[in-house]
Amino acid sequence: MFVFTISLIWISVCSAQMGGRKLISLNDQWQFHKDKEPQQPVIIPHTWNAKDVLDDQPGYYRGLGFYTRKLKFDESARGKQIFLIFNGVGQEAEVFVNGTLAARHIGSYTRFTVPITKFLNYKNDVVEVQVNNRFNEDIPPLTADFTFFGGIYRNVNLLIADQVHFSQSENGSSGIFITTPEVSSSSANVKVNSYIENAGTTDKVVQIIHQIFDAKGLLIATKTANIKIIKGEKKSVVQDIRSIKNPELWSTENPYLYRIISKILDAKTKKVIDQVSHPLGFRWFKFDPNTGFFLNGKPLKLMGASRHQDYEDLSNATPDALQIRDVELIKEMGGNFLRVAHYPQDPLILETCDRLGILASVEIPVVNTITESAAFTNNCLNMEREMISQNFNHPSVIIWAYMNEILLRPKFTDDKPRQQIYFDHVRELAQKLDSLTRKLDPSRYTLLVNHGAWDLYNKVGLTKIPMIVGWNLYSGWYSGVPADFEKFLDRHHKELPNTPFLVTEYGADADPRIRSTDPVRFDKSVEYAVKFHQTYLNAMLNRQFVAGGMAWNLADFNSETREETMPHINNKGLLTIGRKPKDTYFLYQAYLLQKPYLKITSAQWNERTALADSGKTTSTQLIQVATNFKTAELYLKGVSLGIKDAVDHMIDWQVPFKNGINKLSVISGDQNDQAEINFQLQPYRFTDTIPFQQMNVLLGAKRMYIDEKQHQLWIPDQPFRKGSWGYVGGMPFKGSNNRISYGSDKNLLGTDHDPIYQTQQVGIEQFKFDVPDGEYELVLHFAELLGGEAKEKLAYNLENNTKKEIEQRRIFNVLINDEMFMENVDLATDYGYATAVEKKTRVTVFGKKGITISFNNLVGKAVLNAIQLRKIY
Ligand code: GCB
Repeated sequence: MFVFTISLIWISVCSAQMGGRKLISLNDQWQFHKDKEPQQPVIIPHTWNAKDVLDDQPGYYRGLGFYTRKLKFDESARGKQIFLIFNGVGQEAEVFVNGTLAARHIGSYTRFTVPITKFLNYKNDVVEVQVNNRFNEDIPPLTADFTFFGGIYRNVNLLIADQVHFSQSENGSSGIFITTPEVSSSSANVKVNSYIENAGTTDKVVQIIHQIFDAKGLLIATKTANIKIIKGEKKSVVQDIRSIKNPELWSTENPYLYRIISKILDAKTKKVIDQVSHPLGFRWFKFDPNTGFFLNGKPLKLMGASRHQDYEDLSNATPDALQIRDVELIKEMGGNFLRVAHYPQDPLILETCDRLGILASVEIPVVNTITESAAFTNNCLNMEREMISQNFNHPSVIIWAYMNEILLRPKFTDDKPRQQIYFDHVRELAQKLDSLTRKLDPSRYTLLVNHGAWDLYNKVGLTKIPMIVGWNLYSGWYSGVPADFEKFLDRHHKELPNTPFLVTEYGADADPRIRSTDPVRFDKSVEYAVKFHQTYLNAMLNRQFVAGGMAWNLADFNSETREETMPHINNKGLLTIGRKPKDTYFLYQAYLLQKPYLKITSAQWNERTALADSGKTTSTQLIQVATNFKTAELYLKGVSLGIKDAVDHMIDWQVPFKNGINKLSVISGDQNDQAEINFQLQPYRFTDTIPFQQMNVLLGAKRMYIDEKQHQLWIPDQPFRKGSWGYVGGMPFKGSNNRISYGSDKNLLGTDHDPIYQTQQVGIEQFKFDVPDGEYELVLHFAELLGGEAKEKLAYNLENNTKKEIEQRRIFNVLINDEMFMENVDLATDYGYATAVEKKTRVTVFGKKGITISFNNLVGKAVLNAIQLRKIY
């Protein structure tokens, strides 16, 4: 309470600058409780799902949450109009003031403004917000590859305005709508449509003034109108500001912003009674099906990424500074476009796009499937209306979108006639949303985003409705090979020659802990993702008709139902969920930045291990450099490893690493970059001079796994070699789901190191180490990967051909040097399905016998997932 009183003093001091209105954040001093739980103090932004979306229990709390807060007003608030502004509440909200329902709002992703004046007593006012993020079949999104967090997760504001003010009842907008009907480099016209409201009890004559200032603060144009506004009336006032000479244009390179300050003045006293300010950018643009996109008459390939709004450990309750940082990261990547997906985001995002020169599309969260109800349709239309009204004045926005992959989860798959009716409903909804969008904002393009099912979207008619078609394409990830991508692009150009299109999504998972020298689809290695993005970037940049492409996704994001190597996280980000760049982000910089660029991308893979090359005291491994130079030279400890040509903005070197720190530097032109790689050399044979300390081996895998927290480096297995180590017998585990060509995609319980357990050698007979005599610690890792509860079929399995998993009973004994170590191991029964099992022991090796771990099958085939050996002395 105390803090709030102080705040009000502060705002009254500043009120003169704010032109009659006072706006103050109301994020502090809330009390929160879930249904039947005790209250706790919280600060907005807040979500109740930050923890449960990451735990091993499937699902997360989707239900009611209650927020309460006291309000205290000083005398100056009396006689004013008072509003609460909620920027984002997931997903149904009911706002009570002193126990009376003041407003209801549906949808997590748009702002709503609640007039509360008539409920106040100015003594002991209390606001309570009942929030619900339950599944509601009438509210999109219904299903999607992201998490539907609950809570008041964006800033809350209090607005105190005069009785006469710019309307607060225009779908959460500022009540002011600015367009630039004519723009050229020599002249521009501006049209301002402002809604004025008189909530007072007397009629008023007021002056509406719009002043345009340039970036230096120079007033360059003014428009004034005197109007009479009757008590209780709301009215729209349209004012044209014509012939602004030689406007400085807004572009991605020079995002020049003017400012429009709109004021309401008392016509008699000339006192400012309300004031709002907006950015103003002069630009024009067009999409052409043959020649792509043009900004201010110049061709511009739109390149960038999509963004989700959540952040590491915070979920969607992301603070302001981190929202702004994301747009900066797109700019620093060389991007010029942000697909605000799959829902409108924090107002700071588009504000930052305006300022930095990032073009944007915004969409409502109608994803995967619809409900054929009037309520669902109305909610979609209302979200579209709110999105457009609230973001109307941003020069960065050029596209409004309204559906994403809506035929991914078609209903009635077993009843074709009924399915046809469903498809008709989808098309009708798309048509309604498209028509509404064109009506509300004829100055921008409409976009409908499809997945790669070409025939289906054309058959249902969804490619004919929007002004631009978006395609989300994943050849080489969910199916096919990366090279299929360009065939798809050419097909669109040939078969829909009059429809411009964007590649609205493409991407491959890259778990930054997984590396590979032999990358394959679904190994989740950073290296596979690099190759994938190179193929896609080349195909888009080489085709003029492709207006642009948006990588999926700027950063890793939470998707509670996903399992895979990092459960609950979609790893397709160019950045990690904590916004650390992956190699792919550097690749984009090399492709897109105009300034010279040279970066040892694999510098971040700086803790490495591998076997020495046969007969050598070095181990040869890959180093990659991303660059926009044609060639570069790499040095190891000052010795040149040669000048090499860049291929698709990458240069590969095979570097002979020594044990310990290896200093690398790369030089090209006036640029250079350095890296230090700490290499743990493993002996090729245990009799070699390289001392053996420890090794961690993944069975059935060709990838490497880095456990940064415990400084453990895991390497792939090898068949047993005399004098060395390896497995005898068996085959790598293959998932029954075609999507998983690499190990299992299950969430392994009881571990954060899922990749250690997701691959295995099935039917293994022995694992042998020809180690010298000594004391060793041996750790065996197991998990039953088959059977158990069938998990929900992932929506993104585009081929949708998950086969039923055949459970295989297995019971086996494990012996170490012929001594029984584990008898009658029945992983499923003893430990549970998909559960990490770790068994550690010490082994005394003498008589030059080494270590032999033998697996004896009693029922089915024995498995081993991973093994660790450490020399004690
Ligand atoms: C898509 C969806 C997006 C998913 C993405 C993926 O096509 O539009 O929501 O996250 O694929 O990673 O599978």
